[in-house]
Amino acid sequence: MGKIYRYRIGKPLQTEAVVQELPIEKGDVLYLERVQKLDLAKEKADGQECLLQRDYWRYPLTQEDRIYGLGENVRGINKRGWIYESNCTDDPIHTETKHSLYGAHNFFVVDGEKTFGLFLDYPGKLVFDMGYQCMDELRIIPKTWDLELYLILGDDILDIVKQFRQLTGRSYIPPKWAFGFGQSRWGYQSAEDIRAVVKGYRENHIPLDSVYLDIDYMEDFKDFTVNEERFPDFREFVEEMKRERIHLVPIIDAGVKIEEGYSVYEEGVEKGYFCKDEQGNDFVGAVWPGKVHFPDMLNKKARKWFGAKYQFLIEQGIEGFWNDMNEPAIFYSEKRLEQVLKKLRSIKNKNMDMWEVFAFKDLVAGLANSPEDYASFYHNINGKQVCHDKVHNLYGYHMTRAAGEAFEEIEPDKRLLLFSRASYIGMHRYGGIWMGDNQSWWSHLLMNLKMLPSLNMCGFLYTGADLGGFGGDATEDLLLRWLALGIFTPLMRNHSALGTRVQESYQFTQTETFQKLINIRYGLMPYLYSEYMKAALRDEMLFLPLSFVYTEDPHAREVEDQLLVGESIMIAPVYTQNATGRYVYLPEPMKLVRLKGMEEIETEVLEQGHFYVDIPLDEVVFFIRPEKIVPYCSGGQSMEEAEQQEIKLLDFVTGTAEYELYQDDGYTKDYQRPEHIQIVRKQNGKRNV
Ligand code: MIG
Repeated sequence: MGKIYRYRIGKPLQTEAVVQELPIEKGDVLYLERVQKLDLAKEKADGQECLLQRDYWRYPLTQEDRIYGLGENVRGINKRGWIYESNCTDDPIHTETKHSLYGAHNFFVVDGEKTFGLFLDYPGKLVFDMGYQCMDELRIIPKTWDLELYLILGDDILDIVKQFRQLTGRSYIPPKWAFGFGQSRWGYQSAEDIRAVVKGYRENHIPLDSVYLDIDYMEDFKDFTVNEERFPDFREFVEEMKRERIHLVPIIDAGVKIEEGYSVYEEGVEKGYFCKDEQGNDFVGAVWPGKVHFPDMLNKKARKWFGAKYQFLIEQGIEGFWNDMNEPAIFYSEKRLEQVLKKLRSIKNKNMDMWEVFAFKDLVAGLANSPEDYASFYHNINGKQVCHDKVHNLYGYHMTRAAGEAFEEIEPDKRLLLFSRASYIGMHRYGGIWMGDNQSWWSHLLMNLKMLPSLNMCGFLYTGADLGGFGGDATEDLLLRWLALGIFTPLMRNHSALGTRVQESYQFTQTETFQKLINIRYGLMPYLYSEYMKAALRDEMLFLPLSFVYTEDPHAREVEDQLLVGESIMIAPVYTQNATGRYVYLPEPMKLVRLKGMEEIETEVLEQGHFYVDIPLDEVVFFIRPEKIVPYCSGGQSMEEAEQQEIKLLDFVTGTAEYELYQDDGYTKDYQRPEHIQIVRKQNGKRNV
């Protein structure tokens, strides 16, 4: 039997992460021991500011304890053995040495001698030491002791996750076209550039449903404007694209450009909707447009005001958005830039020693996203001034909430696409996230895979990474392998940074292979969409680590490079360069499905055990679990086209099996009931191959 214990410590700020109002427990927190004094002499702070704190919660780890969760972060599916920090950060170098990425997802499950979930509802900096200082100790170190803590007990991990998800509310459901393939690149400048992308896809018969508009569609990077020279008659252009079955998805940045005559700026100033500095003036930071103010997304009225602005683009036919730079990222603040310039001037003609050289370099590098800046501006939360650093992790959440709540009013019956870079738990009700500025590295393909179940645990179902990698130069094989994973992720988007090698699918030599692989996504849509809908509507996960299902299998428990996708499929993507296949562990007999395209499917039954499986660059391989069904179709150039295809079944059924298929219009919120498909086979207990 499950139970959620809710504890309140100090005077927590309301984050609105949870949707259920539970009674507050009186006694001490179960399982956790509050340690009042950290012996600083013995333990090095190691650059972790919060480790200098006096007290922390402690949980002794046994050898078999595993830790899962923490949403968007570096390292393994099993999070044990590293120190993580909840601190939404715009850091484009996602290496193992980092402690946080763009999201703050304070939920994890300890699985072992005791199995329980913990959610720390705390919007400030929070350190999770998962056996870093001490290999056999878990420590939780909040910056201040004002927080709510939820301890969740249940039958198993899946039950605990489900309870957590019910506590925090149903996950966002995008329109169906948003499951189609999307092309993006920072650097598309004009309608002509976008037309060329669409042409590249359509001429090569590579399916495509959306093209993303990065910052250059705007007029001087001003939110809710369109550059009229480069996008003349935007409304008509949006329609033209729709006729091609392409949805345009513009980016919205958090910072609002300071410019006389720009209505969003002027209104925000007049109504007092921007974050303030210590003196009560509108705080000035700099991002893409140069100097900006940050809308106070935590102020209800400001949020409503900002959200309503999306209408400007919706009116012109836009049906989807991505919210960026909402950690919020700050290149520099006016005030600190002054200080730094002053220091730099004082160095002039000086013979710097080594330490001074280092300090000199840090001066400029440290201008961006500085904790000092975050500590120097304020929100107005229900009339109370709250310093930004206390609620830092809520900013992206509430920006996306602003849009989500506005959409409810502007288009109450329609699903709009919405995803964000920064996030906090609770935001999953309003939109998805993409995994931010990864690199064209093979290791990031694997990291993408590992992050999926952790994100799902935290409610983020609509997610995916920049396929091919954002920074750095992609190679053709990296992109192909990454697409083979991306076929299964709800957000399937190729995106790359300005100045990197072009990586649209048609830019490489094997265009037919791209066509085949991306079409497989469309071919598997009947299954993938159904599984997404079930996961969202039932508060379940779409991507599962093997250890969540094959709980008694010691091999399955340690698998970090295979996942279950929904109820029927296991995937084992290739993530090393020049590999022609890989080792796969089957925790039970499964049917291997080899897709050489949607019309050429080979299958083979394998017993439980370890196998080397050949996986050429131009094939997609997955595995069907016993007594399971996978509905599919032949694909199409767009979601709409694929929708019209006849549904066929792949299966590994020997007796009787049933599958719940979701089919709806994909645009309205009328989610319908699933249709039940049944396969009945009598084969004297033998599996039909
Ligand atoms: O500082 O808009 O993560 O996807 O292409 C870079 C330009 C700002 C960061 C986003 C990335 C986007 C880029 N943005």
